[in-house]
Amino acid sequence: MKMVPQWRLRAQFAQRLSEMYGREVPAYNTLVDVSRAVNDQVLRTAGATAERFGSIGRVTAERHGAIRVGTPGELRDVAKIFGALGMHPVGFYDLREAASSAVPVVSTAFRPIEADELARNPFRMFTSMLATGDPRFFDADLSGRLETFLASRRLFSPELLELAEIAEHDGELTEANAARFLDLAVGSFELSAEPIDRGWYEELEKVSAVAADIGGVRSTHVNHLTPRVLDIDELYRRMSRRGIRMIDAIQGPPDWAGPDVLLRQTSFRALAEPRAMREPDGTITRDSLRVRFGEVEARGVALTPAGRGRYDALLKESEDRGAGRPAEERAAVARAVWEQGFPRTERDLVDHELAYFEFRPAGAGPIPCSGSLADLLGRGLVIAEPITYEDFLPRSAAGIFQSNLTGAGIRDDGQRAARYDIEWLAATIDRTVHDPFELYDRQQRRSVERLFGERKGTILAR
Ligand code: OOG
Ligand code: NI
Repeated sequence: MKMVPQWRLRAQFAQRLSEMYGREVPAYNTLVDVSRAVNDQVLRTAGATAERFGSIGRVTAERHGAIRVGTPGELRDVAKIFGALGMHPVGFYDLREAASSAVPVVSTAFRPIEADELARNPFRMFTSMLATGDPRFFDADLSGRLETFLASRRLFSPELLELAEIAEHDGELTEANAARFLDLAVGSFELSAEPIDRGWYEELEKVSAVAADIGGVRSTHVNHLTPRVLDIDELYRRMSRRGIRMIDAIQGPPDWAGPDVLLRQTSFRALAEPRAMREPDGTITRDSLRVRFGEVEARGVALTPAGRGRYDALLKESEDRGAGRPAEERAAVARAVWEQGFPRTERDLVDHELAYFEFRPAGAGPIPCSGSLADLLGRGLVIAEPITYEDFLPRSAAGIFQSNLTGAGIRDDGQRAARYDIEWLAATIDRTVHDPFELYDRQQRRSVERLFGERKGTILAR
């Protein structure tokens, strides 16, 4: 019997989700087309260096999605579905603290964690859960009604969850089961036509637009699906020229002459989409909601904790110095701050251990029997290839959330925050939640072991 391995399920899931989202949000297709045109251009002008952060095949197929669920049980089910696709929880993001307006969610990202799996298809899903137990956002009465509402809905069918368990356990599905699994999985993230209870939706919206989007409806949906682009500044200009209204900035590091690090993201503004509403008197009306938008991103090298510390400090300094100025001036300030405070070459990042790299022999022959890694790098016998950042940034995520919200919402800081942390997450979904730094560090260490393994006579095929 022909079997479909996890990575093919993942690639097909990403492809099917992309087709569905393109039908739901046509401006997304424009974003994908423009990204592709920019990538072609970069490939033509930059040649091989364009593929240093992933093959063009990988980058073209690459997407991340964002979904939002309401309860620990729903999060557990989501973890099962992504487990079937070879995607594992990585990192814990507390957006309640990262945002100034009311974003009452905690999040993780499900993604492949091995280099070969990432190369096959790197699809990742940023997944947020509503913090219904946080009294700063929901008083006891509202929290109780919200939890009752959420407990009465079912996002994923028992059949889907059963197929997911088989796929995760066996690492593959039969063709027939794969087709069924994909239909059900993709379908569960489709925008529902079911009327929304206006009274309930608006009550939640007063507290937080995110809370209404999650807890005001009886199903879930893709919030956005993000293609990857090799030159995000050029993409931003081209989208603006086409008359698509972008948010006023690119989140993350500035456009500068030094190395590409971490992640830069921007988006077009949430669009009005027609949705059916059930009015208090029971009649059904047509209205529109603005919650879904189009995001795009560029990726660079993963930073070590020390590099990340530097990044966070420069980001804060740029924000402080740029506060109150127009977007263009803020970008110029950020560039100046970076020119002063961040290493200008990848080689500096290697030398100061600020970023992660894979080390490989420069030529086909064996590397010499002596000399440190630094020495070999200096002599050009070993080359350092950057490890791509595969995760997210809490400040950027909060920025993307906020720039697309209708109102700031309400947060009562007199209340004590409910505790959600990485241990809570691991226990809730009953899975290991990976630390992103450890994954990058492991990849780097393995490359060094391979390199020095050669000295003992095991010449690596290259
Ligand atoms: C998730 C926002 C975070 C990103 O790329 O940082 C995110 C959401 O809006 O649900 O997707
Ligand atoms: Ni996103």
